[in-house]
Amino acid sequence: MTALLTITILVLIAIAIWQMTKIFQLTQVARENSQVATYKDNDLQGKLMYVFLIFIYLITIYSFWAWGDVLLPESASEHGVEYDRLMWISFALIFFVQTVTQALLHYFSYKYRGLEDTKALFYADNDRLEFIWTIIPVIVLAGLILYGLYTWTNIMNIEEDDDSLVVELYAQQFNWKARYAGQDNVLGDANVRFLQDYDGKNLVGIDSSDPNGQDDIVVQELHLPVGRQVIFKMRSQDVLHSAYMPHFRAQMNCVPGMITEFAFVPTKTTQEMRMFPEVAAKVQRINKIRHQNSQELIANGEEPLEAYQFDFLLLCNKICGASHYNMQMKIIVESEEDFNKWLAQQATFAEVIQ
Ligand SMILES: [Cu+2]
Repeated sequence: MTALLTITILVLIAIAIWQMTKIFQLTQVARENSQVATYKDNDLQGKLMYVFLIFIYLITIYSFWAWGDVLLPESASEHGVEYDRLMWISFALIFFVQTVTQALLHYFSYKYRGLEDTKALFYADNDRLEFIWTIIPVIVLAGLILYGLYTWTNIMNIEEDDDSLVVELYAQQFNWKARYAGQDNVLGDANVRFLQDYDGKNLVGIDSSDPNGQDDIVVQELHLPVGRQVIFKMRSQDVLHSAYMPHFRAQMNCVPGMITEFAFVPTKTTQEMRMFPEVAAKVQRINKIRHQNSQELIANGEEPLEAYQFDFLLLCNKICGASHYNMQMKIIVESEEDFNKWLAQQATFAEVIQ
């Protein structure tokens, strides 16, 4: 693969040099003879601009058709709906403007190609036209930015109430740990200095002298109750990480030495999400590929791949080291009842260090 890439780059560099010498030659000719392209060339180039326009549009349509289904499924959090709306409005605007301006650009290139009996018109400027094409983008962009700021403020305005669940996400090379605040809903103080305590059983460095930490629960699989606000407090042990929960449209950097925050309300349970036709179809496609690969593995006398099942994931979205790609934790969204049942089975910090 690396060899192929190197060869491709070398070929591209060679083509670039060749093109540059050609341009250099053309500039040399121009000094002796002002005509560097014939009218026939101009006509051909003009028509090629049209061909290229058709190519761009066709490849756009093909991309939508071929890869439209790799997008994330419907958002599984409350604010995610707002976030998606903002993104789709931005996409639609960009798509519309791109389609129109690209067509105009290529149309004018063709229309004003060099013709034998026409002379170029010298047209210095037009204040009214310039005003129009400045003010329209200004208004549209200002609208988009204001709408974006409004959405951002709504999402980032974390209002903690009695019902909120406080969860710490603890990032380290290369895994995640989650800590629930326990009965008191207050996370105990923590510091990397305490990681060595209790023969390494103090997984996230809880300060054992802080009474708030005694009932804290550290887990390696994140469970969340549906319909309840979850306030995440992020910490990192070593380098910059980024807690990324794509299905909930959530991402926040985890910075060593400080606590960052993000909050959302999960609106769909894992079970509900698996039932969505869009998600089911995606799972089916993945399993088809896994099945094909399994056939090969079986032929080689190896174990076949397990069937994939949809699960929410917490991923790291900051290249944080060699095993960054594998830094993930499963998230299970379930009913309040199931969640409480699960949480009651987990050992508290006091129990772990006994
Ligand atoms: Cu990471």
